[in-house]
Formats: sequence, C-alpha cells, structure tokens
Amino acid sequence: MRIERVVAHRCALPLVRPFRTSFGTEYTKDVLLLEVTTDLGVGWGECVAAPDPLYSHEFNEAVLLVWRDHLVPRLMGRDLGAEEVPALLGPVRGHPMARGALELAVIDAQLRASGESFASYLGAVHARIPCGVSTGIPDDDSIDTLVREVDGYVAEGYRRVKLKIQPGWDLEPVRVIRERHPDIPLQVDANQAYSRRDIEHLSGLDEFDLILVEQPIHEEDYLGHRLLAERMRTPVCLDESVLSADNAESLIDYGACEIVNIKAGRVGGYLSARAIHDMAVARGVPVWCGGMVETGIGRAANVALAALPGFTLPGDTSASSRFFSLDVTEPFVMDAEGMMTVPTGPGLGVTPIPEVLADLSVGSDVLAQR
Ligand code: NPG
Repeated sequence: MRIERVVAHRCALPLVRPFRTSFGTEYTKDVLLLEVTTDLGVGWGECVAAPDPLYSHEFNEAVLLVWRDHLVPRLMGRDLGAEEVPALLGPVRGHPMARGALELAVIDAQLRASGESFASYLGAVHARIPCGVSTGIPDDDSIDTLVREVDGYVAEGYRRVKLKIQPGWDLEPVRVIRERHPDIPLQVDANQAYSRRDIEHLSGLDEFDLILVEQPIHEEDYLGHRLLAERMRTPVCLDESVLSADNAESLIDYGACEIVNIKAGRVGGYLSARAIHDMAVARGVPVWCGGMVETGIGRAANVALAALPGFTLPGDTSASSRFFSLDVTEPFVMDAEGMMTVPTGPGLGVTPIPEVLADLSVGSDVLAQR
C-alpha cells in the first residue's frame, strides 16, 4: 500500500453540556480527523489531543506540525503494510496521540481494502460491549446538578458511572451518588489532582464500594500510587502514568496499580493498546477502555478495542449522544440493556458523513501529497 495524500480536518463539535475535569472545562470538541488516501483507498483516524496541553503535553497545533514534518514523511514514498507503521514512526520520540491517529488511518485504509473489520483485526471476541459513562464536575459546583445528571444516565441504562473528583469535590458528591444508587457500579477519576499527602483523605473513599480510583496522584509519582494502593482497599487504577506495555508492566510489578485504563491515543495507537491488553491478561490484571470524548471515528475504534477478552470492566464507551447532538459519523447508540454493538463493516465500519463533516469543519490542511 502506498500513501498518496494526507489531509487533517479540523472540526468543532458543540458538546451537549460542558465537560469539566480537574484540568479544565471543554465547551466544544475541537478535534483533528486524519484522512489518509492510499492506492488501495481511503482510511480515517482521529487524534485525541485537545487544543491545549492540559491533560497531557500534546495539543492540536503541535500534532499538525509533528504529523507534517516528522511522522507523515516517514511513511510517504514507500510500499508499506499497517504493521510496519510503529517501527517506521519509532525513531520519533513521544507524541503518542499524533502517531496513534496516523497508525489508525493506515490500518483503516488497509482493512477497508481487504474487507476485514477493525474488531476482527484486533482480536475482538464480543459482538456487544457494556456502556459506561463519565460525568464531569458540574459547572455550578452543585451536587444537585450532579445528581440530576447521574440519575439521567442511570435511567438511560448505563452500566457503570464514573465521577470526576478533585480536592474539595470528592467524598461528599460520591457519598450522595452512592446513597441514591446503591447498586450502580461506580468509580472515580482524579486526573492527578492529589498528592502523597492526601493518602489518608483518599482512603475515605473506601466506604463507597467503588470499582476503582483512577490516577489520583501525579503521573510520575509511582511510589505515591504504591503507598496509596497499600493503604486503600479500593483498587488503584492508572491512566496518565501508563504509556506503553513495558511501562505498564513495570507499574504493575512495582505495585503502583491493580487495574489499567487503556487509551489508545495515550499509548501511541491501537497496536500498543493491544500489547498492553495482552500483557495485562497474562498477569491477570483487569483493563478497561478509556475515552477522550471521541467522535464516531475514535469511538468506533474504542468499541472494537473494548471487545477484546481482557476488557473485563465497562469502559468510557458511552453513546455518541452523551457528548454530541450531531456526530461526524452515524451515531453510536446504546441499547435498552446498556450495551453497544461493535461495528462489523470493513475497517472502522463508519466514515464521516461528507455533508456533516463539511458543516463541522473549521478548516483542513494537506499535510502531504505525492
Ligand atoms: O467518555 O469519552 C469519554 C470521556 C471519559 O472522562 C473521560 N475522559 O481523564 O479520562 C479522562 C477524560 C478525558 C477526556 C481526558 C478528554 C482527556 C480529554
């Protein structure tokens, strides 16, 4: 397969409600969709970077530059298969979200041409996956607002709820939600908002029967997470700290985490994500599929990944309607049982709807052309 043209589409999707975390608030989803045209056909990828480097160091303008000057040139002008992409991009350090999106688009092009689905290519074993939902911190800091939002998700049928926490917004909101929904599988995510000094305080979460506490402490503080894991009954899960299969294995062996959140963008793509999954399965460590407010392109890929056998916990794999009234693809829908169907069509099984893409696009850049 030869790459002939690479175009980045800059899109802005209004969110149905602001999404607030300990690192910022998003009102729109400003996303880069990558269209790779090859001699076999087109493939799509989605980059999970944001406009600002708040969740990680990556951000959209930097991604465009890294694609154009460092990553795409390594793939142009050669006959390649998708499996060669990680090695070809390997010499470039860092920028996992940029490389993951490019890899995804190349895989998609290859699979569309061969007729195989992305799920089958990854080794998926489930036709449907359970849907979890992530709730932001309410804009008005009101527990009543959180309660209304969570009640709505539970009524819709979500199988698991994740609450965002930060200092000053933790034990109380979690207590209220737990009392209203005694049986709902519940977990919390701090996005690194705490430190080792908060271990005793965080242990107060133990009484709420949570599935896990996600990335409570700074991503580089492995000892802090280990000390917390030793102190808490609730399993400690890592997100931002996990960058590759090797580092995930180290973190598990070190005792810094008992569960792993796998986000393909954060770890450099779906092949790396699958390698982390395989390592975790071999060690009996549960994994789940994280979300980064993806459009239908990234959501399709996540749903396929979440259908691998080791994804034993529900992921942040909500319906498109959780974030968007208008998605770039056909929307992903949750059924009455709180499940979502894994796409079976060639490649990702979905493509941007041209008119919708045109409506949501705020510009595009031709990054390479032969
Ligand atoms: O369901 O797609 C989703 C969002 C899940 O909470 C979620 N993602 O820290 O995990 C996170 C958070 C996030 C969103 C991080 C956007 C970065 C960007």
